[in-house]
Amino acid sequence: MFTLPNLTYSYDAYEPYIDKETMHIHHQKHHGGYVKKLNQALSDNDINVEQIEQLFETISQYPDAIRNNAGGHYNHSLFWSVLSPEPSVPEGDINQALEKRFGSIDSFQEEFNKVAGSVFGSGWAWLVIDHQKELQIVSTPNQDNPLMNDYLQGYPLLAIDVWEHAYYLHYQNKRGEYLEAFWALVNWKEVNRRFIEQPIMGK
Ligand code: MN3
Repeated sequence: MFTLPNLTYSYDAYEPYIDKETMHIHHQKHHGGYVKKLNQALSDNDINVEQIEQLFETISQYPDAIRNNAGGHYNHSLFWSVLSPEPSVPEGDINQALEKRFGSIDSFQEEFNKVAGSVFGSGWAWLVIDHQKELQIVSTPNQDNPLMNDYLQGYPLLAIDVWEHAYYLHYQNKRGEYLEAFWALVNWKEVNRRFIEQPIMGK
């Protein structure tokens, strides 16, 4: 059984960048719904796993209910963990790696927002470390994830949810303004930790 993780901060702590009502509905209703439906789908299909990543390794052989809800649970758990109302800047190894790869943090953010802005319909944009140990900015549709066996784009370090439910109450159709606001909330300590500890690519 998978469970909905608590947020580290209260729903209003992300204001003014993400409003309280959006955080509340997004966490309780959307993420909560994915967890509930994932548990149901696993039980219906007699599947027993400890880690979502295990499902991703063979996701293409499972019904859509498992793909969508396993992705939904992993993606949102990651998203909450890389958001923090405490201001931070890129630090440590990830800072160096981003500067090396993209020239500067500004260019990285510009490139990331370009990819996130071009997701058509619902989906996610990601910073991943790929199998050649290169940083890449990629996107996935729906609740798909870069670790899924039909993508294998790399290990996710940072993610932004660009489904309309993530921003529409406050930003309406202005996705670009939400993408700009996102950077005020990025928890760089956590992004750096994921970069250092990433389990699948080795060092
Ligand atoms: Mn969402």
